[in-house]
Amino acid sequence: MIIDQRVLIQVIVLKGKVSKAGHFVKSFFIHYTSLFYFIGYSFFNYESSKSFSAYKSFERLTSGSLTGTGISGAPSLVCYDNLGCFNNFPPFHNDVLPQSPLDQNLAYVLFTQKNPLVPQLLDCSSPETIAVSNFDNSKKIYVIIHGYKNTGLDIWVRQMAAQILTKEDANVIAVEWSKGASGLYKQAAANSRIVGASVAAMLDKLASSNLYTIFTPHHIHIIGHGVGAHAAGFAGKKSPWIGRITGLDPAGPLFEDVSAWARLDSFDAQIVDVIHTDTPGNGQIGLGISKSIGSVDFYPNGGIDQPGCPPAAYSLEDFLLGNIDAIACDHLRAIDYFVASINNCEFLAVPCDESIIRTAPLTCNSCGYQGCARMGFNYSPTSSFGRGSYFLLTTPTFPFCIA
Ligand SMILES: [Ca+2]
Repeated sequence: MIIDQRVLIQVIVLKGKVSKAGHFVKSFFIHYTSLFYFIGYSFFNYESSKSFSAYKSFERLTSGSLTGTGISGAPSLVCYDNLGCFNNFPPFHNDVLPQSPLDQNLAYVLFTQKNPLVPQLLDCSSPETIAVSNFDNSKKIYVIIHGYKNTGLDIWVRQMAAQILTKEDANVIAVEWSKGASGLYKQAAANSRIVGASVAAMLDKLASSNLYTIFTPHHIHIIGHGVGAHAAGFAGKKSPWIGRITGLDPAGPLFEDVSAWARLDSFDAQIVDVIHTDTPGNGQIGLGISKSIGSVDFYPNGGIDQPGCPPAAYSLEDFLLGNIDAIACDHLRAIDYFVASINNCEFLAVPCDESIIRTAPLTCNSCGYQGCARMGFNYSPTSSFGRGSYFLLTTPTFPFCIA
């Protein structure tokens, strides 16, 4: 299952000048882990580096009225041009600060019906870059944000983009931050704040450009998995342009007990729909968040374990140290359900109280006055009903829906 690197990416040369390609130094490397095909790429763009390299100390920004270090003397706040400043005070649990976009290799790639398989690298710092791409401002924008230990060019990202483009003529932008998501979990959790802020800046850049004047929130749907779901939330807290966020098993560790400001929340977009597939329970920890945090929260099969996935046997310590392998089956199944929901399954779910879903889910069997709702891509964000918690059963294998 090795991706042909010759077609891995199509670089947009700024202003159409081949000579400008010298500003990019690309390197591709492929790592194989027991579960993930870890595909990363890095590039260096001179213009981007100028805007993102301005790491400023807190002292310089505050004229000495406050200190920029914590009790231990370690830095407690960082600021990045165009993105703002980030501290690690409560409600943020992280004892590390988020890394810069450059240090995370943060980048965006575009899939459209004209290029459903070969993504185009977008440099949103220059409208000219967008203009020479296949980006079409008259069509909807889907943004896909991967999570911990994943990449923006993972197989599932490409499959999701392909399924969306099979259904709809749209812009699908995949966020690549694999370097920021590859270290210790707590660093990736902190980095998700920068990813979200950068996505918001990208959308603002598109919206503020004279080339793209018809932006409305209905145009934009962000889909994030794991830690990437919280990155989508951080984007929503900063941008007015986001109509819908889908959180695919939003990460639980370091996010479960924090306030809404420090995680994905129902107020981060007009509609926030969440699919929970690996919440703690049955004597195991889970990689997903338990609480209902969206406008609507789906708990397939109860949201703890998924049919077809082996029992997970791992420790929280292993997870926090980045020792992830096949343990993530339940966690990744949220992605599988969403991909299947685009063109293959209706995934009709019944409303049910969250506590009943946890204790006696099979008693949830009536659409009732609240009405049933479709889980996944085809959830109707314009419905005035269909909010709250929902339960449904799936099968163990693709396309997972019960006939
Ligand atoms: Ca589980």
